[in-house]
Amino acid sequence: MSQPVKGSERDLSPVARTDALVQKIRDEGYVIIPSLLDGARIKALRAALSPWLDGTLLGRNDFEGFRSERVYGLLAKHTDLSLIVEHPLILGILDALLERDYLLSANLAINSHPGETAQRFHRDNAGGGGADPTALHGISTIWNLDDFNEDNGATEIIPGSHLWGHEIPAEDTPGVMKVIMPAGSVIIFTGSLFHRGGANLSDNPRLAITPQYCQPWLRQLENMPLAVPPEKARLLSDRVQSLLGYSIRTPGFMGYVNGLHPKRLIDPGYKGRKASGLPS
Ligand SMILES: O=C(O)CCC(=O)C(=O)O
Repeated sequence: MSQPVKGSERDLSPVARTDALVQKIRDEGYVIIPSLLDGARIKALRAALSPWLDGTLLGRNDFEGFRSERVYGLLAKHTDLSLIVEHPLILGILDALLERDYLLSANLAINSHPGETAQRFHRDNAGGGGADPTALHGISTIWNLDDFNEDNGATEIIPGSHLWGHEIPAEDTPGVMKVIMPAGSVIIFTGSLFHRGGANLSDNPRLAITPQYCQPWLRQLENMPLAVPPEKARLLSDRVQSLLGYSIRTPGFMGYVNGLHPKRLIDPGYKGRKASGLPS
């Protein structure tokens, strides 16, 4: 059974609430926030995705899932899909866990259809490599637009596994937890937490969106400024543009384009001098 945030944590002040959520992520590798989106927002997200969910974008291997639709490059497809990427509660948690100027690493929809099999256990950190598998390279979120239940392929996690070594857990590892949560909820977990998409044994598809964030010095999983080029990024908020990579990591000047701040590609008059240290 999933362990959502306790009711009393909802009554804390915003700062104390964020602190409590961050502490749970540090201790157990994840936290679930139930029902963060209301019905209207769920509907808007579903509507934004619906043109892409026509059965053509099916997974191309067992990991993506042959019976799952996977829609990438979401922020080039509909601006409403940025709603969850820059949700203030999530950004507050990320601000506490990741280094300044962190980035959006991946952002895709996964619509798991009946008959989909379970994925292998994996960590989203894996691309970062490195000797310490518990190093905090990123934070992943999964927002469900359908209820996640016992049968329909809810994400499965292994609480505490963010502190484990390199070995991949066996299929039948004890302690696996199904992330059961009502539509409009979110699970937030470290890139080192072992997890997988579950098997969809139900008669219905199960839709989710997974924005994933990484440290500002790590290569993004999806090449975001190419996936969301300036003419599309222009339609998004300043914060989302920065998350996509139209930003400079300070210190270090990481991310410049032709020696200039990348926001100049969106707004030629952008003055980023003070913030980035780059000549404008
Ligand atoms: O669909 C899910 O529940 C998880 C998917 C996942 O972890 C992935 O594809 O990396």
